[in-house]
Amino acid sequence: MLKPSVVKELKKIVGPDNLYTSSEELVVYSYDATQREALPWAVARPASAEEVSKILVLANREQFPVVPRGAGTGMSGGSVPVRGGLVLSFERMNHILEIDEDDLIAVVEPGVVTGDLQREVEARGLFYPPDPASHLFCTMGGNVAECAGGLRAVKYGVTKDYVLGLEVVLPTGELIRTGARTAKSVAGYDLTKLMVGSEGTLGIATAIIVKLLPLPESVRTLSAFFSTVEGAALAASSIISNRILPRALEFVDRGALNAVEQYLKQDLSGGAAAMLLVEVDGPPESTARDIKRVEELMTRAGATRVSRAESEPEREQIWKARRAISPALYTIKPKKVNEDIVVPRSKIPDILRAIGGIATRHDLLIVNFGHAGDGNIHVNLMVDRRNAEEYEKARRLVKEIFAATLELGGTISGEHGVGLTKSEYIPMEIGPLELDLMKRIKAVFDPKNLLNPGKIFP
Ligand code: 2HG
Ligand code: ZN
Repeated sequence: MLKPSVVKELKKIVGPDNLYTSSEELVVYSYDATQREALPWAVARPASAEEVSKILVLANREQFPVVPRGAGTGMSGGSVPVRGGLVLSFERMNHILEIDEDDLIAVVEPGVVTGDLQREVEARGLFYPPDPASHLFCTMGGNVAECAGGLRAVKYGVTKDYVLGLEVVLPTGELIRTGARTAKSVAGYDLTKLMVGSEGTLGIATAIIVKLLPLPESVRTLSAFFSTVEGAALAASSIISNRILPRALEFVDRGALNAVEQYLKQDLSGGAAAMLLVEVDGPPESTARDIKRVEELMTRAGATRVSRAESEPEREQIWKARRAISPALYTIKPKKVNEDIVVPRSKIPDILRAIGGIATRHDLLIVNFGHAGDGNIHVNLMVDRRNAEEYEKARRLVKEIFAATLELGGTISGEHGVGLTKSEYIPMEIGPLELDLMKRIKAVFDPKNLLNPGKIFP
């Protein structure tokens, strides 16, 4: 609990209207997309880096935990205040500070919704490629904290590939600036890269400088349907091995199709076992050639149907359906234990086979979809938490799936982060020396362990 005198000081920093303490208000900030919950002691909505800094100075003096939060769309519990304390919500720091069309950069506050930045830059013929499925809700601060990936990572990379520099409030309250506004900088250690993906454990980004690209001139999209998962997985590999780099290459299995078709009340697949979504971009002559080649490759790989999006509304409809998979899965079961494993692209057929075997052997519904082009599969173990046996089984199977992933040379998290949900498994991938080094880095930044405590490390 926060002492009344601390609440008073916090109110002075952010203004009385921006400090919440009633249980109705606290509940709103107690969970994220993992459905894990813990009530904070209070919620502050700062409006500037200076206010964030003052709050951290106070937290140091009074020793209370601080948990930064964007839109709460995280999938590993990073913004859940498991040790209580103060949630810092960035909903008021939601301004695009600058779009520089000559230097191709944008500077944003952490509460800017990613989709809003995309829209603003696209209106100027520019492009911010990182594209998490939740782009209409998630915020840039959360994207930086988790190093969000998304649908276009196969060609354009992930958040860390676009962050040039940061303004960060350290857990001590000190304000630092990392990186530069330039295309290159090798002056000193790369603190920007260290911060991106540190899951709110090292500092709080209060301004973010990102790199922009020219908006691709044209985009072409197709969906291809397969009668086996294996067929779809092999077809996905054939695109890359034929030297085509699409900007999106997504895989969706039957379970995920069922869920989304029910959710949107729309038949997308005609009962196919799996679907691939492929999108290419570039000058019109190159996208026309590439989409034709992809179409041929899909047919050659045994697609039962290949369908091109012929108009922008048709294209939007395809992506709307893809982005709706995650929420749609809740129509099958009340809880999904969802993972974001990555294997080398060529090993996708192997990992899907291994997961299929685990699901059959243990009689549990496992739905798979995701960014096939990145080797990143969202493995969703569908459970009802009220059935303790089923939930326990799912947790055991996660371990088996991680073991199979690591065996194939993969990683247990490609884009959702470790947070609370994967911290117990992190030693499966990261050795004791490396883990100890990470803990020591955390201790240098945050000697009193105030910032996002209880996350990442087992
Ligand atoms: C996506 O790609 C998200 O849609 C969510 O990363 C994945 O719910 C999931 O498993
Ligand atoms: Zn994803």
